[in-house]
Amino acid sequence: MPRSPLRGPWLTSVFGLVLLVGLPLVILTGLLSYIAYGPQFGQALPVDVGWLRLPGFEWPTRPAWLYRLTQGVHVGLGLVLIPVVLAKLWSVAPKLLSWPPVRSVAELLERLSLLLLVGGVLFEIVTGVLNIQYDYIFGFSFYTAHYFGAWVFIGAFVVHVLVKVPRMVQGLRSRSLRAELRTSREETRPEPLADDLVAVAPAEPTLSRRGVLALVGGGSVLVAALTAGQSIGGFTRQAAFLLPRGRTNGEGPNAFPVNRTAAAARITAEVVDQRWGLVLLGEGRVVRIGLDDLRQMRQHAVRLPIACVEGWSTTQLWSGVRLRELAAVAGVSVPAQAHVRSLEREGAFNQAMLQGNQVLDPDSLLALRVNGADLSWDHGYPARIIVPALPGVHNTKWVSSIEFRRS
Ligand SMILES: Nc1nc2c(c(=O)[nH]1)N[C@H]1C(S)=C(S)[C@@H](COP(=O)(O)O)O[C@H]1N2
Ligand SMILES: [Mo]
Repeated sequence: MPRSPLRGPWLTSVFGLVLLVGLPLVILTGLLSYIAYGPQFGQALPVDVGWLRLPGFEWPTRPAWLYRLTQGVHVGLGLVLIPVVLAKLWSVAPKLLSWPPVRSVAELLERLSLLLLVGGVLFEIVTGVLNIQYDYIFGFSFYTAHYFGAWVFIGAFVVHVLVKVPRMVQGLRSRSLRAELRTSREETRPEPLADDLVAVAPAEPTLSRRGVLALVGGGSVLVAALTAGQSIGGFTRQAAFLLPRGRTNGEGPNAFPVNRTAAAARITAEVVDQRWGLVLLGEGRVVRIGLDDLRQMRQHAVRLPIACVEGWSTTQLWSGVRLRELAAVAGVSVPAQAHVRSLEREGAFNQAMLQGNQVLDPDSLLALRVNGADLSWDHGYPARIIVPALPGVHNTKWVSSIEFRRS
């Protein structure tokens, strides 16, 4: 079978360089997301990771857009790099699929590490993409798969980088990018046969090297255009076709994306009428507060984002009672943590633990209103948590009780 004349160490090295810069950022922001979820409270997913547990630290509340940035980069850059990963795999495909697959022990080891590398990256792509589309429908198994898959990939990636960087540098030096960008299809010649990535009997070129780069780059730009709006917001959100799960939106002041609707959470006017009343628990103290009392307390307004693990985010003007004032009402003015529970009974995200710094931040709220109107049912009426830089999942909606603890 005639083989593409474009394959060769230079082209592979160009894709390799892009991935060498991009993938560490995706890895780092992914691991940061794990830490932001609060592994110290057993609420990072997956819960039990054995010796793969990362050294935890207190996730900060400043800057307020921190998780919006890290998770936007994780999901956005992860998606944008997919065409580059596929292109790099294509560029080395004949070698990956060569026969016989193994001729020596050294080659066996190399093959196994490549299996982990290629299998790992494809596995992370598939689980990641499924995750941002269907997340909660399939429960936790994706998190487990994505986390352990990530470590398999990280291990293989580090080995691969250590082994291949010298070849990549050599490959990059072998041709000039500028010259390639000026070379048409007719003038395109195979790279020197000295390298085993180059086809022995190459076919006529159907594309120039700059054409391949434009194709792959164009693919990345297209993916970016279809997703960036979900984090940037505003009118660009209309173009975010890869937005998770159907884009449920509210109306009027509450017109921004809804994660889990009140209907899905079985929250109705009757449930709230019969069961709602905020319960504050301190050490040995129980205080019940009605909605009117909450509205009588000092209200604080602040613009803060909700940033979901799936990459979308939205910034709104919230107002309500400071969490630290509620802590004081419960008699624990300097809590080390707070356990928030929702009226929602079945959901996977009907409770959350907050760190002390998250309770004490002056912008951390039990929000009653958004953009000057009461919260809608879908956004957590009568009251929800809003904390700066907190992963969206822990901004509990339909809050029914908060327990403040000193340690
Ligand atoms: N009770 C409850 N609160 C919840 C959730 C939930 O399923 N149940 N989903 C969380 C998630 S994952 C996110 S991203 C935010 C989204 O808030 P929104 O639906 O108001 O946009 O709510 C959080 N609060
Ligand atoms: Mo979320």
